[in-house]
Parts: sequence; C-alpha cells; structure tokens
Amino acid sequence: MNVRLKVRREERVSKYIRDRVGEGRTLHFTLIDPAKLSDIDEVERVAERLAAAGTDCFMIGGSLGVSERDVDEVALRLRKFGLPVIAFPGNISGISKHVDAVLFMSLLNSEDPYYVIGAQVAGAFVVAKYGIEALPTGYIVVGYGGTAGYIGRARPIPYEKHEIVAAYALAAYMLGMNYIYLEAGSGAPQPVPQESVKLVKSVIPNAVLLVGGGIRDPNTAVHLSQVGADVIVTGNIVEDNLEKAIEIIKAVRSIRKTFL
Ligand code: 1GP
Repeated sequence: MNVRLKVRREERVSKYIRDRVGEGRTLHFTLIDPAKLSDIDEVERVAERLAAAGTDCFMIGGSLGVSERDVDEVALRLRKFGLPVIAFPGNISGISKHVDAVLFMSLLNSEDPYYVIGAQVAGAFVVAKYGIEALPTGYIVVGYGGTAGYIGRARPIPYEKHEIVAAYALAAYMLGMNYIYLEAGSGAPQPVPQESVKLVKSVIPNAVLLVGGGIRDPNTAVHLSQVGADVIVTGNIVEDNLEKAIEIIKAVRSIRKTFL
C-alpha cells in the first residue's frame, strides 16, 4: 500500500476541547447530518447563527445516506466560521479530508464486529493519509438508540442500567479511549439518564464525556452538564427549532463548573 502516513492522534482539536473543559466549561457541539439537509446554502445561514450564539464545534455525520462528498461539501461550508469541524462517521464514507478531526469511534455495544473494529480498520489508512486528527472515542448506545443503534446493530443498554453503561465506559477508557460518547439516539424520546452520566463521570473523571440524543431544551442540557457531561451534542433541534437550539447553546455556555 502506497500511502504517506501522517498519524495524528489528539493534537489541536483535542487541546481546544481539553483547555475549555479544564477551565470548567461545558462545550456545545452542533451536529449537522448531511442526509437531513434540504438546502446546502441553508447550512451557512444556520451555522452563522449557531457560531454567534457560541457553539464550540461543528460535527458532521449520520448513520444513513452520507457519502464522503456530502461531508466534504458541508465541511467546506462550515470551515469559514473558525470553529473545529469534526467528522462523526457512521461508516467509512463519513470521513473527509476537509475536517479538522474525526471522532474515531468504536460502537462498543454493537453485536456486529464491523462496527466495533471492522470499519475502523477499513478507514484507518484513510484518516492517516488525509492527516486528520483522530480522537479515540468509545461510543455507547443507551436506551432508544435510534437509527445509529439500528444500523450499528447495537444492543442498547436499558435506560435504568447505569452500572452497565459505566462498565462499558471504564473498559473503553482502560483500552485508551479518552473520549466517551453516551448516545441515546438522534431524536430519542428521552436523553441518556443523568444517573448514567454521573456514574460514568465518577469512574473516569479524566475522560472527555460527550452526551447526545434527545436533548431539546436548555434545562436538560444544564442538568446533564451538572452531573458530568463535558460536551452536549444537539442535532435535530437545529432543524426543528433554531431559536431553541440557540437557547441551549447560551445555557451551556453560561455554565462554569467549580472544582473543589
Ligand atoms: C445523535 O447525539 C446526536 O447522534 C444528536 O441527537 O438529533 O436528538 O439532538 P439529536
């Protein structure tokens, strides 16, 4: 194989995230799913408002119908806002040379080895060839799971089984994954329970803990942050109710955690 490898693991984007978390801030990531966009020009108008409100990063991805060209197109539009653009791939087609980093994820509770390690093997050289920073991420699907859970053949962890969520997160961290993403599924009727977030944070306080799926209002985002979420991810709400998305961002931005 003739590839010039530039393996980048946890560099600039990681520093950007960790510096902010270290200041006691909770970050907000806006997820854009190219397959859900009706008009690419609309992305820029919406992104401008979200960036002005204070979202910290843009993530691009989805579980169904996302090609590399789609991610390229959206990434190129989002780059002008000066925020990190991160790929959130549902498959190897979700990688783009125009993103700053990729959540290099293993869907840990998938029953299909492809989503645990197969897609990562298939895509690793591509990420290295493009010189994209890889953020090693344990992706854990809880409860509803949505399209990500269905396509990824996850065996979602029941909402009330917080200790199973924590065991997955701890195992991932012990395997070297410094980012843990608790996913209820896009459009989930309820987000990941606060108890799960709290327990995960208590066992792996140094991991960056992302929480997403079904977060639709500022209170939910603030409560999840208060129990340990370092990053709140919202996707659907941007399309469903942009003003509400902006309220969530402002609420998340106003949080300062104190460390005793
Ligand atoms: C999905 O966690 C994200 O991967 C965001 O979910 O679309 O429900 O905000 P929502």
